[in-house]
Amino acid sequence: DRRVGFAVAQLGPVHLQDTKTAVVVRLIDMLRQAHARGARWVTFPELALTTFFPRYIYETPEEYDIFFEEGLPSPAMRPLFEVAKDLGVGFYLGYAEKTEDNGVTRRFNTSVLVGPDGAILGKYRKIHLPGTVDPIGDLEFEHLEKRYFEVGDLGFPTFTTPDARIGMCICNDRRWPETFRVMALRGAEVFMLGYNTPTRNIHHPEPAHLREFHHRLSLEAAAYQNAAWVMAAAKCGSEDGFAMIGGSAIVAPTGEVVVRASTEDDEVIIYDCDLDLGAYIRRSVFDFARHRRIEHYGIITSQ
Ligand code: CDT
Repeated sequence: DRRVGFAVAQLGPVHLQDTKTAVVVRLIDMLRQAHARGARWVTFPELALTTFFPRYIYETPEEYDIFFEEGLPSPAMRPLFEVAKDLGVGFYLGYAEKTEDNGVTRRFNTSVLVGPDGAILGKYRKIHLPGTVDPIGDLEFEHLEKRYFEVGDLGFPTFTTPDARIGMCICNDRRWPETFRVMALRGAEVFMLGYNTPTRNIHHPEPAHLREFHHRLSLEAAAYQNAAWVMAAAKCGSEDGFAMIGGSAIVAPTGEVVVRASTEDDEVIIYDCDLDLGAYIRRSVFDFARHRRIEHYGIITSQ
């Protein structure tokens, strides 16, 4: 067995008036809990430092720049990076990224992967941005990710670490099988993802239970069909009165949820993941080289 402790740190609500400093104190507290329980890696949520601001309508960058981070680590993140390095714990953290590119300001919904030695291994910029550019209107909340973020330009990278090859994606990406297949073809053994999923689907009415069901179904299918471990971290509960689902989970390469958060608040879940389990499945039933038939898959990338 090749066993490594992976934790998921679910965040309860972050309200508009909460400071980033206060949120980072919560993240550090969960990082310490995870370390005390044997974690080498922690997955934190998407846009972990602030409320899920794409639900709100802002007109100018001056209004929404407060939600964004510049530099890595940004000043707000620095205490987390320092404690993680001291403890020797690697982590995934979702944040709103603002960057200058040849004099042009760009904004992405980003995650960073930091190794247990404190080294920044790389970033992922969210590719499947849900929602709209302009407000739909006449709703209790909006979903304006296409307004505030550009589509990610880094593909779906994976990172070699001493413990496992790790891939990252963010929230809505989990609903698209291509996300995980691309990472699996790049050797990912662990998929880390953070999410903010409003309990109510503003785009079409559906029974409330489907929101959690589709979340879990996506994770289970991703894990099973790619023989990889999935670490899924929610930011959840009622943020300023807007409900988001919990259900943070760790899923084994068999497709089974091995541990699941039971609250909608700050909560650490952890599992001793056997990476050889995924490797075994990738040598047998899901040996891509022997069994995939790529000559019949062309349409996936041509339309
Ligand atoms: N953050 C995020 O990507 N949330 C979406 C909501 C979809 S409804 C617009 C999700 O897929 O969970």
